[in-house]
Amino acid sequence: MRRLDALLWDVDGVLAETERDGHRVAFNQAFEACGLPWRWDDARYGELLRISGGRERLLADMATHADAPSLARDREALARAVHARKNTFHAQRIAAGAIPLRDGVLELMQECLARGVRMGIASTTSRANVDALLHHHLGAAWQGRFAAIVCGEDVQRKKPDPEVYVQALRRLGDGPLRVVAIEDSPDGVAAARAAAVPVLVTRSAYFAAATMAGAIAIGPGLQDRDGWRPALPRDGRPPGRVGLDDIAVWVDRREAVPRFA
Ligand code: XBP
Repeated sequence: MRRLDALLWDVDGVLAETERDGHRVAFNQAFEACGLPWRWDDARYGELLRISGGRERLLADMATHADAPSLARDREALARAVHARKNTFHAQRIAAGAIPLRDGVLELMQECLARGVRMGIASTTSRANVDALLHHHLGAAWQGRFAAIVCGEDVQRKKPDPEVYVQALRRLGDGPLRVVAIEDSPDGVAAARAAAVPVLVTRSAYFAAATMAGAIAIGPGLQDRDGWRPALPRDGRPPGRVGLDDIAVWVDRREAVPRFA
């Protein structure tokens, strides 16, 4: 088994359940603060997550509201204002401890650091949201732990476009890299694959049953080696979290087995 050179993290849904515990709630707080009658329940937010980018999501929803501004220019301005408020509320929720990291995330990050596997962030969420989450959980020097950080402001096109991954690979440097991504959404999987990055999926709240065409492995989360497809060998080991050696096994196998949907 060859070791990995780098691991690229998606943020929303992978590092934490930020969509469920953060963004949706914060959008509703922002609607209220802006005097707007709109509210998104879980079902509606789940539908809207097909659109990458919080501001873009809001604009798409506005198109369904008769009480939204009629001029595109005014809608854009309102979306910018509400989105900025949303990000502030989201950061406040993180600072208040409302959004824990998912189980197994910190342990895998620590293993990467201990074993010299470089890490990157490949997210099309706003940089402020990534900063708020990782500052809270990893400390003020969090950026020093990542060799590449690519966020929504850095790209022209959000996922499923591969740009975020192409940029992350570029920042990791020249030469062939044995790299893997961790995603939770169909758009994220599509983006990684289009950049030729093998991708595994940790299921998240909003994409629990979504089809993930082309992932090299799909499972419930990093905290548990059980419940993954392809299954991980037990090798007489007690149950435990998914580690770098497990991920390397999936990367090795990817040419040998059909990809999972
Ligand atoms: C996640 C997104 C983001 C977040 C909200 O992208 O689509 O829009 O839902 O963040 P990724 P913003 O899958 O790359 O993590 O409001 O900052 O867009």
